[in-house]
Amino acid sequence: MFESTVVLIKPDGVLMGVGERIIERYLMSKLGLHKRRDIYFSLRQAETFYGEHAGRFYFPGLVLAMTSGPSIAMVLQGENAVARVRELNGATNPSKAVPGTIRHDFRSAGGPFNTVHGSDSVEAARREMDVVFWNLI
Ligand code: IDP
Ligand code: MG
Repeated sequence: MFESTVVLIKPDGVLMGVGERIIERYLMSKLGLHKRRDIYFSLRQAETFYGEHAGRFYFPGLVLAMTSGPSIAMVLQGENAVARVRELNGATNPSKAVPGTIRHDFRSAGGPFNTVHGSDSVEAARREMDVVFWNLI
């Protein structure tokens, strides 16, 4: 299925200076870059973007991490783009991510800091685009 998915180089990834090297990985694996913007998440944008996680123990730390600096937001497109991005990203917890994945090779501090985001589903991608590209919140 041809899909669109939202990818973020999260603030920790941007601060590590590895954004362009990560983006190259997506493009090298034949995902198309449909949109790209720099975005500095406001509190409200971070809370809405990760709204499904509200109430989890890690939510306050996640929102803090997302508002700690600028992010790079993208829409990537291609066959099975959602799953392919998640495979390239690797495990949520960087200490469990395997070599060759972005979260391993550009490893961040852990907890909410795991370098990148990739949408969980096509529906999630649509909601996320409303936040980061259409300013609908
Ligand atoms: P994903 O980013 O791999 O899709 P999700 O479970 O959707 O992982 O969680 C969204 C984000 O929330 C993660 O990328 C991470 O930043 C943060 N997060 C998830 N689980 C934990 C946790 O157990 N501790 C700290 N942060 C977490
Ligand atoms: Mg997720």
